[in-house]
Amino acid sequence: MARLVVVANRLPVSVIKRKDGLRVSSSPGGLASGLSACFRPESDRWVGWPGIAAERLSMAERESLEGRLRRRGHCPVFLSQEEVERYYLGFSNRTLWPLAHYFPQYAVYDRSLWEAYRRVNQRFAETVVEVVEPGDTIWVHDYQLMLLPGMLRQRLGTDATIGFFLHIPFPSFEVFRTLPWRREMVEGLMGADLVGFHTYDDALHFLESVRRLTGASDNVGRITWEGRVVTVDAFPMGIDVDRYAGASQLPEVEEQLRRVRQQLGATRVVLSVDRLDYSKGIPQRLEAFELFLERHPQYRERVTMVMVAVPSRTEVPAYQALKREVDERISRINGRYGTLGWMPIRYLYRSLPFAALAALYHVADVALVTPLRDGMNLVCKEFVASKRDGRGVLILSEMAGAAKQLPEALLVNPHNVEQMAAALDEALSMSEDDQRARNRLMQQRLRQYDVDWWATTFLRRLEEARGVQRALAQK
Ligand code: ADQ
Repeated sequence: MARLVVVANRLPVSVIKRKDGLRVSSSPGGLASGLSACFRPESDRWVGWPGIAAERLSMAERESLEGRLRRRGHCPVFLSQEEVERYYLGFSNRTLWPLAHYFPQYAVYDRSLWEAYRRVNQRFAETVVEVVEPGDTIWVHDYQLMLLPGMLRQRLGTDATIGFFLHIPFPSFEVFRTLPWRREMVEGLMGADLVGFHTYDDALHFLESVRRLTGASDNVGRITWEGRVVTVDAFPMGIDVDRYAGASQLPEVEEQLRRVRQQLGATRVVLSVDRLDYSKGIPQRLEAFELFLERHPQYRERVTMVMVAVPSRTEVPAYQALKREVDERISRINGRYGTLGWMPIRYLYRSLPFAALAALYHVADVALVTPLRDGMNLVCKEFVASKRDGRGVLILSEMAGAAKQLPEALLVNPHNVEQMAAALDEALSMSEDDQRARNRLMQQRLRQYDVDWWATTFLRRLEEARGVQRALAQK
């Protein structure tokens, strides 16, 4: 099998600077666990930012860190604080992220951010060019690196194998066209042999943007571009099902389960878990829960919402405003409906270790996963996979990529607060037989389309796309 060079904004490590030196530990985010089946650290390479600003490292520290990372197959791209602010917090998270999630009112169009984005993509290109060998497969990930495939194609020529996967939605052309650098972005992606999305809708949106901006149209997902063929397709990302299905057997999860049960008492549990992000629809979800308590007084003191929100992009103003709004709403609901013995919402603003999260998935009667927009959403899949005995109801936003694969969930429009409140009532009164029947079907599908399927299918399609390319070159 060809050597794999993964390129992502972050390396799957966290680096902490302490008095006694640098501490490097694995930080297996979603992508690292997603690629675990096909990433071989002894031979493959991972190019990314190590997560610490270059200014915080002395020359000696930087060299020693680089040596330690290279031994794990990790090739660091060092970024200055200013680059992180402009390329990552700036163009990636204040321009591309809001556009992709249909929040154009939050999108900032600032040339200096765009230039930083281009410069940093160029820096990534240089590191990849240093690392890559003939015959390697390069797999670039996500919205922070959309110019990279084009830059690599320019440097490496038609022979290089380049795949790109976008983890967030690709918006409809009417939204995407507002981006002043829309053509450069599309052309950047067209440097790849295969451009992958979570859903067909995203792929279609991309194809339409290509057609409207460049005039190139596709033939069943294939575009001829500058003498090459670019393939576009959907690859819905899955999860490691056994990790969640087997979690309740682990002693540390059992321990957590005992604690959670003791702390929540006999109430039924509605679970809400996500990064604190405006795309996740958290205020609307809270409004729905409030309406549910108002309309169905019989559930008061009998149902608790556990809301876990992971701090995210706290330097970006829109996230700071959201944090204030969520804090206020929660205290209003708790003040209005709470009693001495019951708090309607238990709110945790932090990341949780796996055992604690797994325990919550296990305990929850209902998961309320209602993003306003989400590329895929893995939380809903993790919840369903955790339900070994088949009990538990998923309420899922139709705007999440995952909705296409999980139609047995109670699907809701996340802007429709009344519908979500009614779905909570329906979920809490659903028969166990109905719950089991729905979960069985969803679990089968999660097993079939798990994370290994995602990675291996993408890489196989990339190989096929190269085959088409080679055939074209021989003509
Ligand atoms: P995210 O927007 O981060 O991902 P999601 O897909 O739900 O959203 O992934 C979140 C991950 O973080 C899950 O694996 C979850 O277990 C974990 N997590 C959430 N809350 C946590 C907590 N409190 N403590 C610890 N872990 C927590 C982006 C896109 C998605 C897309 C993924 C993958 O926005 O649409 O599904 O990438 O492509």
